[in-house]
Amino acid sequence: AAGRPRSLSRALAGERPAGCGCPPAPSAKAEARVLVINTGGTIGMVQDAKGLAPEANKLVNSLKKMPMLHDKAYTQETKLNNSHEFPENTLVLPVSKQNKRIFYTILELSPLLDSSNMTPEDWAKIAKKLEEHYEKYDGFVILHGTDTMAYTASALSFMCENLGKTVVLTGSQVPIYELQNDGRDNLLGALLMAGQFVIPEVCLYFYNKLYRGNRVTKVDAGSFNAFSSPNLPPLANAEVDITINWETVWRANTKKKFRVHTNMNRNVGLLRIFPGITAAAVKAFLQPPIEGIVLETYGSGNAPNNREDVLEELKKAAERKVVILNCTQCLRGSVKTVYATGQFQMLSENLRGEMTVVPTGAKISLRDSKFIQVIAKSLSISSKEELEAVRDALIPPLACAAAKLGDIDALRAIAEMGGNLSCGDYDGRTPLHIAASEGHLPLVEYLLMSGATVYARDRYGSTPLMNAIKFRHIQVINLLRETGAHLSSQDLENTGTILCSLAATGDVDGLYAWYLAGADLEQTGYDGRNPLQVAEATGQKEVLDFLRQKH
Ligand code: ASN
Repeated sequence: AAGRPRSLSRALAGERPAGCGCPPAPSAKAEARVLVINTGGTIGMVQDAKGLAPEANKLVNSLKKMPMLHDKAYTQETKLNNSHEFPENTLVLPVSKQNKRIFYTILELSPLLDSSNMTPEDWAKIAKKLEEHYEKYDGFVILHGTDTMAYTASALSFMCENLGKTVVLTGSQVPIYELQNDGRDNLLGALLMAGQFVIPEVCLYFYNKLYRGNRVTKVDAGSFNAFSSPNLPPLANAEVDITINWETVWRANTKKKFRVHTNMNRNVGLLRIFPGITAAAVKAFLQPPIEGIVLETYGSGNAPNNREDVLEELKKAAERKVVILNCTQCLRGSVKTVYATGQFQMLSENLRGEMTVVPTGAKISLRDSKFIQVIAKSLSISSKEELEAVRDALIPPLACAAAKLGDIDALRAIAEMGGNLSCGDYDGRTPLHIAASEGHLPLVEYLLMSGATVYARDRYGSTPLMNAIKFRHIQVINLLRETGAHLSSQDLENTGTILCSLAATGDVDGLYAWYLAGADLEQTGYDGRNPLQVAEATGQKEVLDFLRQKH
């Protein structure tokens, strides 16, 4: 990524070393810094005479004693102790599965709040902290009470413009100090998300799922699984592996700098239509100083059309320039008409992925040679270098996908764009590896005729030929051999044992594949016997016939 034009890195959402989902190179210094802004909430609450309440300066010292959240031994080995490089209250996670060290600094706001006491002024306080520390950290975690966490997440998503880093809100249902709690998992998960992936959104992490902040709602007061995003699948799932749904991730598509908006209008409200609603109640609600309402209507945006009195009040409000945003009370689906009054252009724009947009117009396909240009346009980049950088970033996975499908036309289109069909994906797997694994003979031929190399090795050290052997694609093996592919001494290291085990299981096809690829069928395995001896000992008649014929 280092050689790519700066604006592309931005456009692709601030790619940083090993931060975009690709596993880091083993030699890379894989470190990340995360700022944790603690606003309060149950996660850090302690029981007092009146019930649970937040306690200042307690969390960081407790986290220091939790091995899953602080690697004490590592801090003693490194500069973290008494270092000027790290601010006060910096902790470090044990190395992650993705081989990354996440340092996190806890910044505690004062006073710590139960989130039911939060106001838009508190949102502004958080947003300003994000702005102040934006360039010093790779990602951000906001510890927050669950009661209004979804409101804060949604508000922050709109307050943060051109966000390029991951911001994750989390908290818990049970204090982190209690034996059985959800705080430790939620905090760890949020740190891993913010420290390892560039998901340039305000997100909410809870119970193994990362949600878009403006799509989530608290649905359960008594379960660890407290949040739901009914109208948009999670951005990421943290199960055995962390999987990010990259195609769902919202990106700012801009070259403009991150900024926050903290100037908010509190003269807005939520008005829910229900069957017995009175015109008097609607009238009272819409009185000045109210300037805008979110009107929660039925189904796909329906209000009763036999309630002239209610409609009249809404009409009068609209005439007074009260903004009315029509929204469904259903958890899923959306309204047909986005808004009732049309003064506010921005309300109909999808600013932060808050809307479900049904795509219209022609679908862009791999066959479309304009594909890259379209993407470049939407990323607002135009220079030749940047265009080429986009192409080079996109071609490996596109070409591999086309190879998997056996889609020669798509590969042709990619080649026409100047794409290198020998380039490997994140695992170093080239289209030829894929085509050889799938046994797509015409495609293998096309790739070879287009200059694809038969000597490419993926991260596991495998060549296309080895892939073809593995899946017994005889014609592909022959074609690759014709083109000069061969097994190297490295490939042949354990072949004796592999051949013996094929002989023992009566796998004639497997032996034939290795034979065609150039393997010596008389090679001995780990116990000194050759495949023929193994076949004799195990009584594999077909194998014996085959081997005798080849001897
Ligand atoms: N009342 C708490 C809060 O929102 C609830 C929680 O965090 N689980 O701050």
